[in-house]
Amino acid sequence: MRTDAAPAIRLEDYRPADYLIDTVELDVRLDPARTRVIAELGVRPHPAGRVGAPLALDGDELTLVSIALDGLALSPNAYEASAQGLTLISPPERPFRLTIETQLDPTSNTKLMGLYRSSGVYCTQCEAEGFRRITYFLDRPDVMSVYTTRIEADAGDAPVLLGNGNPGARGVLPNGRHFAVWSDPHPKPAYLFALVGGRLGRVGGEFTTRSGRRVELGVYVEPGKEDRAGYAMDALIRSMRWDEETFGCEYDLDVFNIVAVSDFNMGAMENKGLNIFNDKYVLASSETATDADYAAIEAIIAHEYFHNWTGNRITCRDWFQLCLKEGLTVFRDQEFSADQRSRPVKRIADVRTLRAQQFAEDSGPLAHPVRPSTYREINNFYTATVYEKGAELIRMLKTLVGPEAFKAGMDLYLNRCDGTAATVEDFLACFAEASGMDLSHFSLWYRQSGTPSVAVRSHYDAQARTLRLDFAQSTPPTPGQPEKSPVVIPIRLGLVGRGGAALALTPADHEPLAEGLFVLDRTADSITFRDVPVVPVPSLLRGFSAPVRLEQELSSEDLLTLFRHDEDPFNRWQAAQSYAMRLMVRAVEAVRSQTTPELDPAFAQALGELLAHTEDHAFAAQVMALPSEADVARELGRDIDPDAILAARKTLRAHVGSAISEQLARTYEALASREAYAPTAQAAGRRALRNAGLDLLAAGDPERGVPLAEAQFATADNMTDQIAALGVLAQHPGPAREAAFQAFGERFSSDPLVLDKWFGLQAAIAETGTLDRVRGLMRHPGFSLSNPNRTRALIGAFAMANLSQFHRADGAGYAFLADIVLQLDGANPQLAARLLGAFRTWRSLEPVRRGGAETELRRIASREGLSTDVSDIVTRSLA
Ligand code: B3K
Ligand code: ZN
Repeated sequence: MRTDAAPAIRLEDYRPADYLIDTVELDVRLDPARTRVIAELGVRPHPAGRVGAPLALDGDELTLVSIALDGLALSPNAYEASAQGLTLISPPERPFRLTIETQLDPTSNTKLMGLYRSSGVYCTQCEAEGFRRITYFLDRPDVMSVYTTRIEADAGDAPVLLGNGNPGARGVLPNGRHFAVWSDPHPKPAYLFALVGGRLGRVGGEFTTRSGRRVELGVYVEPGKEDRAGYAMDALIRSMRWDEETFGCEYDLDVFNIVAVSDFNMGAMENKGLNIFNDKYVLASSETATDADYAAIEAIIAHEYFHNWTGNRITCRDWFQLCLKEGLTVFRDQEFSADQRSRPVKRIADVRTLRAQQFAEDSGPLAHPVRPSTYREINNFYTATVYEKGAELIRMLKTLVGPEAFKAGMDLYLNRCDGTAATVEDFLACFAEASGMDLSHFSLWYRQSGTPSVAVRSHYDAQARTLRLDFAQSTPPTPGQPEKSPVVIPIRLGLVGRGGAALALTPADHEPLAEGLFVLDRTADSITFRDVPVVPVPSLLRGFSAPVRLEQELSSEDLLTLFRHDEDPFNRWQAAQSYAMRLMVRAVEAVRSQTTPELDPAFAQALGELLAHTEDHAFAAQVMALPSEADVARELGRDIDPDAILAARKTLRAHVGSAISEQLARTYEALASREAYAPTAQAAGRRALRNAGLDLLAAGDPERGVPLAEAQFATADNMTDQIAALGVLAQHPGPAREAAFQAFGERFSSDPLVLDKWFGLQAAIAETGTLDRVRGLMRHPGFSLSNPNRTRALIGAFAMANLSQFHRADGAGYAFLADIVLQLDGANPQLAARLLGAFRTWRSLEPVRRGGAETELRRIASREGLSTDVSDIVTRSLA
């Protein structure tokens, strides 16, 4: 194992910088291989810094051309420069101007951090530490500066030149070059810097803020794809209005631009006034994008826009505070989508993601607190824990203080911390003040990792007509945290009578429970209700009021009562999932003991009833999507045999699908659309239910379902229905499937984002031939390991969405992924480290697979010269 790992950075070591940089004037002369950057920095000693300290600027793979202080070239013994940093040994103890010239090669920047070219377009990515790849700088979020950027480029190569802030002078230069100046009056950390230069098509729009500022909006895309940018523009305008109405947040510049690029390491980036997006989250048309794509575009456009206040105007003091902007902004985008679409369905979808991503992370070797206290590579902390669990903490905070105090706390935060680089403590102090509550115990959620379990037992006393609920919480140990303390868990609850009536909540010894909220803040606690006339079914954790695992003993009948009658839609869905999960676990046991699973007709019948009566199609579609293989693996927790899970799930789906095949076929018929495609929530819900039903029908009655899928594939007038049909066919081997894949691949051969869906579906086929198929697809002309979207679509889908094949018992899936990680690491370490995350659950596998995974992790770990990104993940995975 390597020992030369990057040093750990610790929250407790934080101290302010010794210098501040108030102004940055950049002159960027774009050139494919020799870009010149002249940075003029207005520097002054930090009042709280060490007097006379050296000025140590960060750098990463930089080439210094020249350096001057107050206009005079610095003598070589006044500084030390390397590719990784520049130190002024004894800078003046007064404000001064530092002029630094660097030279960059954007074309060979394959890490996609700093300044790079994507399909010929110059663009930047600076979060978290990319600005230091452009010029030497105090690249830390608590150093905030006012930026002016002059961008110069060949006018033919880059007719469009965009920067942060408002546009200023522009002009034509000799030799076919031109320039544009952008100035951003709002002080910002370097990670929010951006520029773009390229040949781009534009879709324009405008928005007038509530105080009357007219904002010019632009969405820039690859020329010829302008007709796919309309939905992004629409989502942007809705986001701007919603943020004013809901949080009182108004936009603060004269322009707001979004640029879509095709090579991007993540979803998008909230650079001030110039958001840069992965084109996957901008481009949409009915023929190329699915309903899920539209929903993701809406959510991500909103997310990045919302960062303008929660992230940009109020930024983070240091990277440990990442959740301060990310958790809060995810919460805000979730609320936006809930308001634009169906609130319960959005909640169900979010909880599905939370459990699939964050719970999985929290129970394995990469578990970390929402606010980590140490890191080696910050890029590895843009995780489901920081984002999704971070958002859950905000949701719990709102539940605990109540909506009014939450609003007052947000107003206070947005006012008080505006223009600052803040901490989680600053944030919580606003809510403590607004609510009058002591939030110190609540703040443990930020420091303690792991998913708490809440076990509940209910005791009904028929004579006394009382119901006592005993709660006990515990959190399993996680890396670095062997001992856990109880956290504050808001539990929304209700009691449901056997016939479905909601029963009154009259606590015997507590104050009445406001809004049915019980707060469990110690290891064990109880609550007793009086005047309970019948044995009720407790409906607990309504709306998933806390990110915990609930262990509640409910009979199948109890689950059906909740499924049919609970007034809380989340718990109606949860009851169906719990029921299905119970059947799946039993089926896995049967597979492993080579017995026949007992099939339970009541569950299928309940689904059939739902189909016959539901008006909420999107909700019903969520119910029909039974727990995934990964969900079952998580439920089992250890000794996981993915083949047994696959077999069990197939059996169960076949059983349910065949038991209700009549209703499924009727639903399929009834929900056929006679209208033109529209990406509305309602129409999407219809399609979702129709396609979920088709999938189940094909599982239960292939002779009926598969031909329907073939017909739908051939005639669909929109990508949602077409890809859904192909997804059904993908599970049924044979010539029809291969013909469909062939036709689709040919039809969309020049549309990379659509081809990604095609790669992904094939990579997810749960058959032994899939690894070879994936290898073959890597040679497809549309595939390229240097494009993150392609790599995630094919390799990522194989490793993360194909439980049985990635975890093949012979270890071939692991060896394949390890080879790719090693191959990618030099070119794009962030992408390599992300893929490596597929091993995060390796310790919970059965022994043979566990051994196979460990062998490959050790092989990666032993490689010389690994990036910090990959070595950090592999070291923690093996620890
Ligand atoms: N803030 C960016 C993520 C940056 C990731 C850097 N490795 C996108 C977002 O969360 O809005
Ligand atoms: Zn974000």
